[in-house]
Amino acid sequence: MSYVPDEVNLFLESPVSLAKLELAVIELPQIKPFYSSIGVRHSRKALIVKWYTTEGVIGYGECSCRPDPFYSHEFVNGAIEVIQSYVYPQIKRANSYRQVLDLLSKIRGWNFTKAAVEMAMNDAIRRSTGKGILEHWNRKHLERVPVGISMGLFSDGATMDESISSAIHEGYQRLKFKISPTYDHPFVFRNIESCDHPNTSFDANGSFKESDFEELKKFASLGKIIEQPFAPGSYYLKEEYEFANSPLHICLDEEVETLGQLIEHKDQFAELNVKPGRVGGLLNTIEIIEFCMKYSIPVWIGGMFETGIGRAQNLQIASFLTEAKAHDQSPSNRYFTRDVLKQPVEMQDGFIDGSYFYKPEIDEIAFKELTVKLLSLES
Ligand code: OSB
Ligand code: MG
Repeated sequence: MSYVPDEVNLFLESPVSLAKLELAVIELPQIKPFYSSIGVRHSRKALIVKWYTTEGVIGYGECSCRPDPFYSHEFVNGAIEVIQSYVYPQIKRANSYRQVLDLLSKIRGWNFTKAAVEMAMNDAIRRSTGKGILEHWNRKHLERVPVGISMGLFSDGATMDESISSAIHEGYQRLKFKISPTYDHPFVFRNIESCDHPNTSFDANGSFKESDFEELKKFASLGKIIEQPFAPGSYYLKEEYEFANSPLHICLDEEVETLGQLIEHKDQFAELNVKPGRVGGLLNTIEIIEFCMKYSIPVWIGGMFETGIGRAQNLQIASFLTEAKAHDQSPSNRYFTRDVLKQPVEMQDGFIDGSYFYKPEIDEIAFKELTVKLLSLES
């Protein structure tokens, strides 16, 4: 059974034309390094897909996977190879949105990569006609979106304390702390227990194994939601842990790449972090959100340190989630010294206004200067 609304289904018949695809790898310097159980990041390397229509309109889509396969199996150079060898030769003669999606669905996995192509195509349609897939989704949406911050691992108590105070001061609606089995320093628990914010949570990025249950217990005993405590595919560890301990309140992230995986885990978790790239694009995101709404599953939009291009897109999707308390979509200046939008995303009192995400304009000069690799696919 499909959970896609009729009006969205109808939109899939929209005609598309493709004269050329351009693959640009851009690298945005970060304001400071970010540490998590996945590793450390000093800059954001992102693949941007540029979809050129035969009329010369350009649509932009961000492939938000990491440069390495440590969050999901996808990585930037792999994504380029997949688009070059398997996506472009297939889709270059497609003439509707639905045809492109059908061709993409022949490729197993590679969700972030397929999402970037769909987003670029959708953006080209939106720029040509004024309306893309999200403008055809007839759901109530918010004028401004509540924002949460995902905070990396800290190496000392003073820095952690300072970062918590400034996040509270800036108005973030949720503080999410990265955790790992080796992060059980006294300063961490001191800071978290004295943190004066009504909405705090943890994100383990799948770092806890069966041999780490004692460490997990220290974090779980604080009663907060823990995002992805175990590696994807190791969900059975939840039951094993709970057999000897109290229940875990889990938010799923890496675990869910398809609606099928979500249905399999239904009723076994507290909330879902949806990343449009991770679930393979806009149509899949709409369907997953419709499913969550139907079954009252709390859902919010997660981030992959997107550049302004992916961020604006994520924020527009977040605007449909009228019940969500916060999304991991901080303003541009929290991450980068320079972004690729004419109007980088800003936050006021913990909210991002629609004016920042409905019609993002690309700063072509910044885009060009930040490009580190460029590939053109035509004919
Ligand atoms: O687990 O949510 C995650 C960033 C990269 C990879 C995985 C994750 C994250 C974040 C960052 O937590 C959220 C953001 O973009 O602010
Ligand atoms: Mg996460």
